[in-house]
Amino acid sequence: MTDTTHHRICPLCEACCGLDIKVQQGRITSIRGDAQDVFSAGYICPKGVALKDLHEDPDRLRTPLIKRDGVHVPATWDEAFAEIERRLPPVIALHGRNATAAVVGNPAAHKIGLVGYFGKLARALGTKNVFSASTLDQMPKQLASGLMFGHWLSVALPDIVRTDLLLVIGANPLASNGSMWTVPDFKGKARAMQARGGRLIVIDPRRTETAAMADAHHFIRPGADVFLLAALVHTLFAEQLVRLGTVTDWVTGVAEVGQAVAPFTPEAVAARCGISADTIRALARTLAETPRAAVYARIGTCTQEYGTLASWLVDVLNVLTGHLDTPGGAMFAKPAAFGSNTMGRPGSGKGIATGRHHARVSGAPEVMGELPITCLAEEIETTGPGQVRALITIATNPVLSSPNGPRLSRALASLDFMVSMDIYLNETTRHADVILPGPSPLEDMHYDLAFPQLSWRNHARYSPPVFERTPGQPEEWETLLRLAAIARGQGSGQDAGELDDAQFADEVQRLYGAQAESVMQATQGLRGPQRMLEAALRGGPYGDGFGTRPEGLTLAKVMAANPSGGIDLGELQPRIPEMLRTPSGKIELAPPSLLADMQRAEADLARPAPALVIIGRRDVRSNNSWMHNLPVLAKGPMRCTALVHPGDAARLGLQDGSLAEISSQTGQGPHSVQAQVEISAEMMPGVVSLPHGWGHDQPGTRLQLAAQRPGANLNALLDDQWRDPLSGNAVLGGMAIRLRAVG
Ligand SMILES: Nc1nc2c(c(=O)[nH]1)N[C@H]1C(S)=C(S)[C@@H](COP(=O)(O)OP(=O)(O)OC[C@H]3O[C@@H](n4cnc5c(=O)[nH]c(N)nc54)[C@H](O)[C@@H]3O)O[C@H]1N2
Ligand SMILES: Nc1nc2c(c(=O)[nH]1)N[C@H]1C(S)=C(S)[C@@H](COP(=O)(O)OP(=O)(O)OC[C@H]3O[C@@H](n4cnc5c(=O)[nH]c(N)nc54)[C@H](O)[C@@H]3O)O[C@H]1N2
Ligand code: SF4
Ligand SMILES: [Mo]
Repeated sequence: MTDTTHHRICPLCEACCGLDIKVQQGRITSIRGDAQDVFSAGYICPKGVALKDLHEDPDRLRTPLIKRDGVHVPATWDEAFAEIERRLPPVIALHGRNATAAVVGNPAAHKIGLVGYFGKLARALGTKNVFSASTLDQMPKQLASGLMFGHWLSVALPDIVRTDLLLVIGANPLASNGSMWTVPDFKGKARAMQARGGRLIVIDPRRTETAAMADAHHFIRPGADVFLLAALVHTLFAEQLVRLGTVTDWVTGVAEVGQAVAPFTPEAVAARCGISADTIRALARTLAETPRAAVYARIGTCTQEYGTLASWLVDVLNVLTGHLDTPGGAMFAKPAAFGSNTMGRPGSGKGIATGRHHARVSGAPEVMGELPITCLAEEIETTGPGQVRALITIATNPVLSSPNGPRLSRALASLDFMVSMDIYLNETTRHADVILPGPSPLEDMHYDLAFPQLSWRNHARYSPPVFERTPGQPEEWETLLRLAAIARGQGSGQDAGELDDAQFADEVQRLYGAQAESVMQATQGLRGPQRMLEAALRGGPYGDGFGTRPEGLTLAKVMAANPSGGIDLGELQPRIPEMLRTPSGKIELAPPSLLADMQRAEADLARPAPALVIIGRRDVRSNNSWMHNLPVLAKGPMRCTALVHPGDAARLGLQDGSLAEISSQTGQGPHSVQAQVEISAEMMPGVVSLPHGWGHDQPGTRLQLAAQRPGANLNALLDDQWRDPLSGNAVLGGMAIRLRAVG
């Protein structure tokens, strides 16, 4: 075997770094950042290096497993599909389609075969019980963006390479590498901004790695961002600082916003936020007076009771200070493929709808086709018509990632039937009757469907697989299509490729009408995600128009650019009004549902703060719940520690390194976990931080390394009934806790 070098986009986080992977004798000998990559220019983090450990992990599943007498045993693919055919259709026949549910998790967003095909399975199941990690994460941002700009993925992001002021709220890109903003090497870009005189300001209850490099950092009481943001907007109106700039002709609802924030004076919110009125006013003035400035907010502002309001007010600030859609402000990417705001008639559209159906037990409204994932346990437990009895999970570990994980774990154990598409036997999949593994990420081609819509610079990058798949191992889109066929009652013997051919032809008819013939012609000989991609690229904003613009992009051209680092499509360009898809053709600054929710916030302004609350944390060597089994990441100090402010530690008699019991009280009763204390002046007094995704001490899993240092499950403390009612998003921060020394 010859030595080879592969240029490969990392599928692990939203930064989408280009990697340079060297292979000798079929084994990976090095993984480095690909200096030639047009988008990431050589940046890499420790997780990228860990792809080798992931590829080689002996615990990573390589064959299907079927649970027999309570034990998971290896099975062939035919046996696995036969078992699913034997057990899934009877549940549907007996109890109806809403007795099934599907949950899809975070890694799916990074796999075109999963994100592009999950919807086909959900439609085949025909259930309203569709859930995803989006309601543990960014649903508020997507809802607010959808209401304002007309599409769920029309999310504004800082034009960091041209800005002079970046206000970061509730995000820690130095650890997370960015989210809803694809920006590899945030640190380098932020340093460059500072070097040209620009400033970074961070608002976070913890002095994070990002806050430590900032020019200013303000602590905020967890959950109070809506109040801070409303007061910032209030100040713009009160001091006549509102300037709409280049989008003036495309904004509606400015006066209504002014009225909605009237009660939120800086004085009224200061105590609730833990930020002085003077600081709030100064911040508003600085934002208004800096010609190139952008506000960016992320998960800390989404996973709270007023997540949608907070996400909305961030862009209200960007609009009212004249920074939306201008170089150096908050701008929109223009992806080469799959961008909904590049399809259809430019400038207006149908907008978004929510509440087209509701959760059976809680009545929570559907948002983006989904119900809140925190409703899943009660949908399984609560008897009556529509009770969930069969579940398919795809790349998700909600027992660790979703609030009240232990309750969900008990609920999963009570299902009639459960299938998991997953690469590990873990805390969630241990409940599955059948587990269907995906290939190693390095055995898959890669093109990001979602993240070019959120990228700091426009680009088109494709990577071929590094390794061939093991014989018999299907691609994940094939598995999804075969599951869908079983759910439709077509049996387990269907050929995935033929199913794909039929469905693709239908879609092309529907989407392309008169052009359908040339699309079919142009995509001949391709299947699966590659065919989707060919159609999307050629029909996209830079595409060859299926032959009508010969200089435009095709899949072949994007593939050919792989060794040289992909195709650069230039810096962000102003896109308003062309990218808008609202019915009015305007930026909807004052959606009625959001204005109404402001009254809920106003009524809540004076609520007293609990003495001690808990928030989450991310570490650069960890990734949600599933990378703790990889040696290169697991080594070093324990990362699942409870950070406690020195004052709180002294008051509670806690020593550094000692064990503490963290307990909470929810409607479901008392909960507690134990974690090691790390005394840290980074914390705001009264706030404790514990990372999520730990708790690898469950029986029946196969995560040998992770189980050696299991850590505590933060989500065992959190309340599955605490949500942002508009988006259905879980509240993950600000829960009242008690802390007590153990032993
Ligand atoms: N308290 C608290 N909870 C949180 C958060 C928080 O900040 N605080 N963050 C939330 C956020 S933002 C998110 S996105 C969620 C994430 O929560 P989940 O969506 O549950 O994602 P992970 O925990 O990353 O689990 C991923 C699963 O996918 C599997 N997997 C990995 N790669 C593949 C693959 O290629 N194919 C298949 N089929 N499976 C694969 C892994 O084995 C694992 O079981 O967690 C949320 N939970
Ligand atoms: N290394 C690593 N990288 C990751 C992940 C990972 O697990 N590990 N997960 C990936 C995923 S799924 C996602 S969604 C992204 C998330 O990316 P980020 O949004 O950058 O996530 P965090 O690093 O958790 O940063 C959130 C910050 O919000 C702060 N915070 C908590 N509560 C509040 C609050 O009420 N108000 C304010 N203003 N701040 C608050 C926290 O202290 C924390 O610093 O990261 C992704 N990247
Ligand atoms: S930051 Fe790390 S995990 Fe994220 S894409 Fe880059 S190398 Fe992969
Ligand atoms: Mo996430």
